[in-house]
Amino acid sequence: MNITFVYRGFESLGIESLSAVLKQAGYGVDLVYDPALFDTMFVTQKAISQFVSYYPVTLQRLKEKKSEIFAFSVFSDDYSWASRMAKDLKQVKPESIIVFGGIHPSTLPEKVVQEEFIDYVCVGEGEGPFLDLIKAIDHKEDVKKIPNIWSKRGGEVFSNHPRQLVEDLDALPFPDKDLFHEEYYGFSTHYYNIVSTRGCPFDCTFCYPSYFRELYKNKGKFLRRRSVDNVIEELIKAKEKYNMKMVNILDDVFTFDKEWLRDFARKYHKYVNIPNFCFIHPMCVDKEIVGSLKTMNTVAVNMGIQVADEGLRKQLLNRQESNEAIKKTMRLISETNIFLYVDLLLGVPGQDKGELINTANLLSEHRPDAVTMCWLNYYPKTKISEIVKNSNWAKQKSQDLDEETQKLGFLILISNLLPKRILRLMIDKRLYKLLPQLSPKSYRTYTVNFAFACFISFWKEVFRLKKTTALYALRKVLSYYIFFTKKILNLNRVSHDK
Ligand code: B12
Ligand code: SF4
Repeated sequence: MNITFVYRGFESLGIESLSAVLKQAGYGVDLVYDPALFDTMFVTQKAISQFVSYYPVTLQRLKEKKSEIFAFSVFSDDYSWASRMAKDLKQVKPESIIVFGGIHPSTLPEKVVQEEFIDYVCVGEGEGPFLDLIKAIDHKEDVKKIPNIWSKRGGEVFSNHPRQLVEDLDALPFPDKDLFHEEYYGFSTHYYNIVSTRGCPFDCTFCYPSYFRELYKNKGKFLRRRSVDNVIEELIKAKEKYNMKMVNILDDVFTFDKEWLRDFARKYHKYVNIPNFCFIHPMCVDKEIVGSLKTMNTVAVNMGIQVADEGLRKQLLNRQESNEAIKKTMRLISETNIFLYVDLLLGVPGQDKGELINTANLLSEHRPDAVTMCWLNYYPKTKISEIVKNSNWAKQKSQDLDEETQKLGFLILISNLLPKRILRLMIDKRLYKLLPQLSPKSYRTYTVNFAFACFISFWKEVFRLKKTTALYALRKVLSYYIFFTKKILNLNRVSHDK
């Protein structure tokens, strides 16, 4: 039996993990990947994306597959793309079995399972449930009672609670990187994505734990971590096989356990020692932790600040760190040559001009290397949606932002490009009013931020101030675009020749 995964825009560690489990059980697995040119978080230009759309190519490739099962892993932002693809596929291959899993179907299974072109929905962690489902289909057994799996027959929906969370992450096979590597070599040679944890120590109201903790209540520890040796073993094997240039550690918060990190940093330095990136949190950074990051050759970190107003942050977003903790972390990182990205949110209820001025002040005092700013999205079933519905907080709409607020947002976005004195002048004399008005929706896309980060990076590297990741990322993005554009040109040529 063969299973084809369908995905777009990025490498998925979730699919790689599922694929490894399925292959271990003897099933055939492949992937049809859509590069989503000009339609990813790093490069978003909707107008151009239509001209280089891979949609027909992806659909054609799916049609040609002999697989019995087509498995989609879906983020909320990709749900309409995935639904359209699944629907079109079902129309031309009505016998195919379509399974949806990942974060969006996990949060809204009751809605997703209703779609006529979707046969099964997997809620939560998929290794056990998906394998059980495949085995049941393979052996023509009943699928109605498999924990985590939702199905329907004759209009009746069969829902099942999730099983216990995977307790021992070391027991899982290493992710199947070849699956993505075969679609695009850069997925494992340019960089190597890895996670050492599942779950997060925190519970921000706009993020997935605010719903998942509830979903998995009494189903085991929410935050779990692989052993140091298990992660190092994966990286040693990867280094031998792919010779990657960079390791992206994509744990929600990598630095929450000082002891684990100390041991990891020592072994990473000894056996792997490849420049790396990770996510940090203001409540999980001190001198020793920064020391460990230096030991393990971390070149860039990303920290969420979200909003500069401590009260708003605590009350609405459930982020308990003080401004002092944020400033201390920024100070500690700025004393190293580690490149610091900070994440901010725009469109948070209660966020007004005063709050944005506070943010600009903070960034003029403690200088990050790059700033990314996203419009706040209310993802399904996150606590923030409930809070806003049942309180006086008013949801902000991007089109309602006045001119001055938009310009302040733009100032924050480019704050790291400006020398401190100029930035102060812009804030104190309100010179930001001279800036162009930039739609806040475009912040969400990261294109602008990414371009800025590359620009800053360039100068920092020229002056040997920092080893940076952004220039490296730019090269990476360019080679991705060249690779897939060439592919689409070749496809066009072949179809014309025919
Ligand atoms: C790493 C990460 C990224 C990386 C890589 C993204 C990627 N495509 O893999 C980067 C930094 C690029 C990224 C970007 C974004 N991210 Co992100 N990201 C994460 C993070 C921290 C970890 C995901 C991960 O790899 N987990 C490890 C793997 C093993 O688990 P998994 O993916 O959940 O897969 C398991 C199950 O979901 C299930 N499963 C998954 N797919 C399928 C399919 C089938 C058929 C089955 C049966 C099961 C199944 O089984 C898997 C194994 O157990 C999560 C938060 C989290 N901890 O989940 C946010 C998260 C997924 N990201 C999120 C968001 C919003 C984004 C962005 C939109 C941010 C932005 N503003 O642009 C972009 C979108 C990029 C894109 N479309 O790919 C949200 C998604 C919310 C939502 N409802 O859609 C999350 C949940 C964080 C949050 N805010 O709540 N992200
Ligand atoms: S925003 Fe970051 S720290 Fe907060 S719950 Fe999400 S992953 Fe954890």
